[in-house]
Amino acid sequence: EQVSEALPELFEFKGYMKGKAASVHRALEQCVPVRFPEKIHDSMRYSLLAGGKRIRPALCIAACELFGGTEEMAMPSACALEMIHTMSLIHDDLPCMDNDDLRRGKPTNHKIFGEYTAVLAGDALLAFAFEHIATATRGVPSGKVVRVIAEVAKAIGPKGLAAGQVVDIANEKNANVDLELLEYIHLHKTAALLECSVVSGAILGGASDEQVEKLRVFARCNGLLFQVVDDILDVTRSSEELGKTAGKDLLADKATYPKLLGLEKAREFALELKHKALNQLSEFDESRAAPLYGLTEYIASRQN
Ligand code: GRG
Repeated sequence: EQVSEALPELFEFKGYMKGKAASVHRALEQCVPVRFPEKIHDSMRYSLLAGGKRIRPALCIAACELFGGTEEMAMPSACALEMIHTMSLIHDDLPCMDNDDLRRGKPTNHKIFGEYTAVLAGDALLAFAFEHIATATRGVPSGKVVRVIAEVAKAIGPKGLAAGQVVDIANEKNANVDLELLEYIHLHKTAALLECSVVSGAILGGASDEQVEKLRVFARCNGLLFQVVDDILDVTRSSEELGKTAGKDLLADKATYPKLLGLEKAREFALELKHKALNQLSEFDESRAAPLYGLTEYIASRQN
């Protein structure tokens, strides 16, 4: 534990993330070129290249490298995960879901391209993600590629993202959401894709089944941690900027960890999740696992 707390200081995490984000950006730019029909490709590229943090691809590549795999082996899957993440944001922002006008500080996809194009660009990104894993992965036995495809499919279907989203929207105005349901939503809506990012990278890099399961727990804890921290930031932010975030009033009934546990207990829960995540890494080579330690530290301590 002492080691895990000390490592992020030694490892230059920000530089690592910047480097990975840049190579993922280059790869994405190449695999979704502008071509006919330009309308859908422009729409796909608008959101794909809008400058997210690229957490999922970075996790995938870091997990692959942990087991001696290369960035090149993981890159098609890493890009696919970002395509899927992006399509989930495009669809999430649609008028029939969250109805948002802004994403990453820019107008949402449907605001620029219109609703039908935004729906189709999302569908195209989802389908192309699988094509890309299947056709562009190099240097990995095909059995492992099939396992990755199965992991990714599971993470977004009725046992993953889509399930989390439907339960979340259906309960938006439900004042009786309890901890169990809140955890279900976050584990499916957010943790599932983060989990499959790490697990896919580990499979591609040559991890044993036991090692894959360790990393699965690691990633799931990080996914939940991401949401608990998000909820805590929402409380601290809105009390700091009282009045400035008028939009938040609309979701005043929405269940959050601080609401269900109290702010102190929510903070304790976040710390517990962080330690549980880091404990999963104890058997791995410290310098190779440094990016994963760094990611947990980053998720736990982000301020916005
Ligand atoms: C996949 C078939 C299919 C449908 C999608 C719309 C939907 C179903 C699910 C929505 C999932 C969703 C919006 C989850 C929230 C995920 C989340 C934590 C987003 C923020 O992630 P960051 O901080 O974002 O990594 P950036 O902008 O950095 O990429």
